[in-house]
Amino acid sequence: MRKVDSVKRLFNIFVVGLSALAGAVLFFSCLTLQGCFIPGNSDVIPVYSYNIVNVYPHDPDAFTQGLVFEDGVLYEGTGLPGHSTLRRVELETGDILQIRELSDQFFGEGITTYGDRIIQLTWQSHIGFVYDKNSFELLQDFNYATEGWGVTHDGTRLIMSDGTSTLHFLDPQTFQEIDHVEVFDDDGPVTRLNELEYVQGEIYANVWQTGWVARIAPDSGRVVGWIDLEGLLSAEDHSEPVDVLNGIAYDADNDRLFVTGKLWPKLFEIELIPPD
Ligand SMILES: [Ca+2]
Repeated sequence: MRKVDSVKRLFNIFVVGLSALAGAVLFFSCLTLQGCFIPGNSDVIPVYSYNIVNVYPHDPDAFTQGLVFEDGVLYEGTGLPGHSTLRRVELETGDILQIRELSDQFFGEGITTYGDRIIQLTWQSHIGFVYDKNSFELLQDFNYATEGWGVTHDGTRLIMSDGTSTLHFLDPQTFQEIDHVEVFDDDGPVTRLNELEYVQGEIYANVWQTGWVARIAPDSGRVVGWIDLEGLLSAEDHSEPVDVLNGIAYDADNDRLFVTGKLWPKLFEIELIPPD
């Protein structure tokens, strides 16, 4: 009996030690993964990888904050004080076809087209701008209470992120909030939602400072899939200073998905690969 007890005790010590080791590994992993953000840490939520379909040039001076593809061209919003712009860009060449510079006081953020207009948010000024889509003429501005990060639309509502886990739904005419939803996955709220794109009934959102994109069910806020874009920009493309992944655009007519990042020299067309 005594021998059996000691074997049990040794086994228990082993199990406790193993648990402690696993805990320590997880803890230190968390330290390097920005506050324990571990997307894809789920047996339920599918994690998509990608194939690169095409690579296009991207202005390495564009601090990309908003990206839209419509009628054969890209629309891009850039940030930083003194460098914030709205652009029309030729996809194949990266050439800037049209540009409007924001006043130095504004830090440009997400953009979306809506009908014949373009809406552009600013980061902490609580002001959004509405432009004529063709002329880039400023038509009006509007206010919101939160910070402004990303914006897209679902055909009837603007959808806006503010850096938290909340997505706001705005009336596209009055810019008043109609509804909001909290975004979550198996581990709880998903914060730092940044650039947005509405893709076939889902909201795609960059998670700021990661290479991950959340696929969100608009009604519930549930993350229904993760896209792992870590490593999309190769090591050699880091020879010049680059910032994080930011910018998702969807060509609904041709079912093409484009992604880029702040100061990235390249813009990628990718196709998603579901998990096995
Ligand atoms: Ca977008």
